Amino acid sequence: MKLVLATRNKHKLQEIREIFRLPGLELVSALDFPELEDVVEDGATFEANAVKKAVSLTQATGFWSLADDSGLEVDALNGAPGVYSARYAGEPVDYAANNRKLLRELEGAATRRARFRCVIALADPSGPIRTVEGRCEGTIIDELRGRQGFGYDPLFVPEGYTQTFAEMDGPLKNSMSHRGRALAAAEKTWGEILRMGL
Ligand code: ITT
Repeated sequence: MKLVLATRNKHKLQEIREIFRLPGLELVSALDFPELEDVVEDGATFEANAVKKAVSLTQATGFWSLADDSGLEVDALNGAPGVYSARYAGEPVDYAANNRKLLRELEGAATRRARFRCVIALADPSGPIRTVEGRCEGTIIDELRGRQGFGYDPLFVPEGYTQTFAEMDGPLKNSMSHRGRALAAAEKTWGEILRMGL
């Protein structure tokens, strides 16, 4: 049974493949359909963007599709970068520039509290769309630490830990991350459908 992951982000794909292992489910991705155009992510919420990406890929391929829309919300910045996390410092996507901008914006901030959010949408070629969400609370530190992961990982220390996500190995990050939690909810909520119904 084939499920198309509606992302071209190789880091996300790696994490999703590590976390989401259901017997009998063959995971392919948007990278396997190079002829398809990128979806314009113009939704105001993670949910709207996740649904748009999943529906668009299902309509184009005829397969069930699973999309991840995610990002970082920083309290002192009123929730920014939020849905603009990937392109916070402009186009093209540049993680190092995003991290530099975040550190600049947070100079002198009274709180460095933040959270990662991940909305997963599952689209069914016959119509219904479902979504689940995972969150991970934490703090933005004031220097980059660690080389693993991607995006804002070198600046994010999850609650209850002293290491950044970029200092953790994949299984440890996945055990508490927004993506790990969203995919655990996806498996709990849709496992039966995905095992039986595709
Ligand atoms: P797709 O739309 O193709 O899935 P994308 O990278 O554009 O890829 P998003 O629009 O969901 O995906 O943006 C996600 C951004 O949020 C990502 O580029 C990072 O900057 C940040 N982000 C999300 N999850 C993260 C994680 O686990 N660690 C660090 N940064 C993360």
